[in-house]
Amino acid sequence: MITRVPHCSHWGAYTLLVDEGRIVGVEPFAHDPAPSELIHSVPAWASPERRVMRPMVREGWLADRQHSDRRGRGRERFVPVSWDAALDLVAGEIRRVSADHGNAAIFAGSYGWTSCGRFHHASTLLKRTLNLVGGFTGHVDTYSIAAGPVILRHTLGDDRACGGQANTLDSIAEHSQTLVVFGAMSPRTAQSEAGGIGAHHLETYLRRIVERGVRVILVSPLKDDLPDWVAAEWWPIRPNTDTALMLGLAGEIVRSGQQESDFLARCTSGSELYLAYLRGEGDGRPKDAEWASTITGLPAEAIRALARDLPRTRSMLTVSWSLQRAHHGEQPFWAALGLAAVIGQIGRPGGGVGYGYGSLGGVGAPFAIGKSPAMSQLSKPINSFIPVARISDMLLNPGGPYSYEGEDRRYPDIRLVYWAGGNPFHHHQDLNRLSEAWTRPETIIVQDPMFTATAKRADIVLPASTSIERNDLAGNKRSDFILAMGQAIAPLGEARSDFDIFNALSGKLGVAAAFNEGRDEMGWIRHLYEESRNHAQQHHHFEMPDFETFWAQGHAPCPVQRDHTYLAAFREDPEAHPLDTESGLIVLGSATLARLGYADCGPHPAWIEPAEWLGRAQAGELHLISHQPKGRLHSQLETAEASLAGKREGREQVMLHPGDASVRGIADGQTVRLWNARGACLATAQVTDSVAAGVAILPTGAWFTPAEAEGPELSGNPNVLTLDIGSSAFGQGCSAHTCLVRIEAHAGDAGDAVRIYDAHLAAILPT
Ligand SMILES: Nc1nc2c(c(=O)[nH]1)N[C@H]1C(S)=C(S)[C@@H](COP(=O)(O)OP(=O)(O)OC[C@H]3O[C@@H](n4cnc5c(=O)[nH]c(N)nc54)[C@H](O)[C@@H]3O)O[C@H]1N2
Ligand SMILES: Nc1nc2c(c(=O)[nH]1)N[C@H]1C(S)=C(S)[C@@H](COP(=O)(O)OP(=O)(O)OC[C@H]3O[C@@H](n4cnc5c(=O)[nH]c(N)nc54)[C@H](O)[C@@H]3O)O[C@H]1N2
Ligand SMILES: [Mo]
Repeated sequence: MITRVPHCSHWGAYTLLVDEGRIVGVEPFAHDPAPSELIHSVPAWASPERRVMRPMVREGWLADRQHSDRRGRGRERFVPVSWDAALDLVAGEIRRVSADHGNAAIFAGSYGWTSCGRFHHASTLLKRTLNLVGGFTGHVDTYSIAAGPVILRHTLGDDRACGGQANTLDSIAEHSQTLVVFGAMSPRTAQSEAGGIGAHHLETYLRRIVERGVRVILVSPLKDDLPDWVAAEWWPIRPNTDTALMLGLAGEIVRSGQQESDFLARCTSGSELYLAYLRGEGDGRPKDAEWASTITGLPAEAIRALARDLPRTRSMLTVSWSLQRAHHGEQPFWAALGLAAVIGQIGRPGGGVGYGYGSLGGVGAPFAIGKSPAMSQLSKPINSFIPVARISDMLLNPGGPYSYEGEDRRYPDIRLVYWAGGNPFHHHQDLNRLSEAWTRPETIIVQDPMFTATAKRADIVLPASTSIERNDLAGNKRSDFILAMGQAIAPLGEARSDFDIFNALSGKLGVAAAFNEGRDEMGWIRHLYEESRNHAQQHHHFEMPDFETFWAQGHAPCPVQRDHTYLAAFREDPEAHPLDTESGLIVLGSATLARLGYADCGPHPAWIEPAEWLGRAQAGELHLISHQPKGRLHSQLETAEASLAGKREGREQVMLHPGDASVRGIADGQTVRLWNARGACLATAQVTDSVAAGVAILPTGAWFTPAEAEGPELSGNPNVLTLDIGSSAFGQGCSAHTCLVRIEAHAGDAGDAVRIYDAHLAAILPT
């Protein structure tokens, strides 16, 4: 007898068909017009390969505890221990470090996407546990967006414009006449949404945009960043130079007197500073089409023509999150705001600027206005944090100075790291540097269902179950639905749910009652759902089904806002609707940043050369973009079908322009070596004219597989090559997309990287 179990992941909702404890099929969610193919990867979780099957401890750590040789991480064998023994060790370390060094010495930033379940949310439960025993050092911002929201909080008063509350796409599809897409608007990334998604809407809106004959310009090094049926004009820009294009466009508009002076006067502050820079006062270089052309590699005539059209048509600028994952990543977000202000259509339907459309499935879709289900981290006894991507800096420089959002700060001295639901050996830049930093803490605990590269490098590994082995619910601040996540199969091996693990740990730390508040799994799921349901009823007169109905049918619609025009009220009357900025207005010239005097984030949007880019490349260097993988979410389900479909020889494919391939003697399908001063990796060449000349694109997410002896990383993990510096002294975001590399054909048989990873894993598992 087949049972049907509603479930959900970050890439969408689906029904699992289960027969005698085995998943025999996956059906897409009936209300989803464009389901993701990734739903068919989910049954791979039920396979024991690469799963952590029981708690275990690294041999050297078990013998010598905090005095162990930390270079044994990832090399020494693990020893199996009972759950009780493992949790005693974990509780003992928390107590020891707290007593000897203070709770700020415990790093539990634990960044990562974990499962989309809001109840068993691993990093939230970790923080909840630690907040009950004195706190921890956490993180602010995300790898996705950091430089962007930091500059927008300062210039727009909050970061809603990059969190899905700029103009919604339904309204853009009806009103815009010119749409300039900086980066992407792609189903590849819109498949995913943090916390799950019911209906994928991006394609629906793009089809409407095509139907209305909107002029679409794609500014990107990759032609595939919009579906080909959109028939956009492709502007193959040099990576990391969009700021110059935006400034050049604004400069041309101002030079021809087409700027909306009334909007600039009423709704912005500091525009004199910005306009003077556009005119070239100070540096003697007017920001015009010729200037922008030299930097971006785009034709000046096209830039000039677009500058003429933007103020004449209803024009919308969209900027992907990717643009700010770069050195000086604050600037393209701020320069786009400056350009939109000069055009003067902010606050009009289909006009202005917005960030992150299609970066996640919910951005640009009608957005939730209710309360999304979430476990509380409880209140923080200490406020110790780092900007999320400064992890290696922190571990390598305890006590070292840095700045963030205008504040001078110091790194804490970390002794204990606890990671639950994230994979830093996937997500962080310059993994060879992280490997060194990883030898600094006395103890590292990793809680994950999978034996990731991070789990391999732990002292204590705790096996969490995957979402299909427990009950949960999905939903987030952008969701159109709250979705049930029913348990489909029994936990594998000795795996336990994240809640059970932290509940047991709280017991050992003497705080279980405050941790669980007397509720069990289903008690919590019901409670979280009811909180959202009551909120919808009381604040929006919106009736969601009762819990039983929700759980049986698997979904409940949430109240949403459609046809949204960002800053419409502010535009009407800025004094009555002030922004939370230094002036109450949109900041184009900043007194605060002028006072701070940072060289890498000045008082107005500006072109500042990144540390690495094609304008300063040596002969033979290419700009590496490491974008999101089509066939998986980050490093998750890396060996499932959709992910393997993107690999050749068990390794990731790097896209190369035919001209760049041929001068290097590289043929499609050939194994290549990518390298720079930070590291080297192998990949399989994919030769295509969809990528701009001078640019190489290697997706993220291959499981870090360093060669045994000296040699390149084998799986095609771009983060052995990427640059680990903050976006600026202000934002401190990650700079993943600022990276030059060299590429050559690789001679010899490199083996299948997936098998090599697994062989290494087998070598460190208990005998
Ligand atoms: N070069 C480069 N690097 C990048 C980026 C880039 O563009 N370029 N993008 C960055 C971005 S935007 C992001 S968001 C990060 C993503 O980085 P991460 O979020 O760290 O990546 P994931 O692979 O999603 O890691 C999630 C981990 O949670 C585990 N997990 C899944 N379900 C559960 C569960 O139920 N319980 C527990 N305990 N664990 C679970 C998975 O097995 C996996 O190990 O990567 C960043 N890194
Ligand atoms: N399938 C799948 N979907 C995902 C994810 C995943 O892992 N898999 N990850 C999710 C997460 S956590 C996030 S944060 C989002 C990220 O969403 P995005 O940041 O929007 O996605 P990316 O794929 O990193 O980049 C999109 C495109 O930006 C272009 N680009 C890069 N640098 C530049 C530049 O300097 N200028 C211009 N004009 N274009 C540039 C590249 O061509 C790239 O293909 O994706 C989410 N969606
Ligand atoms: Mo992200």
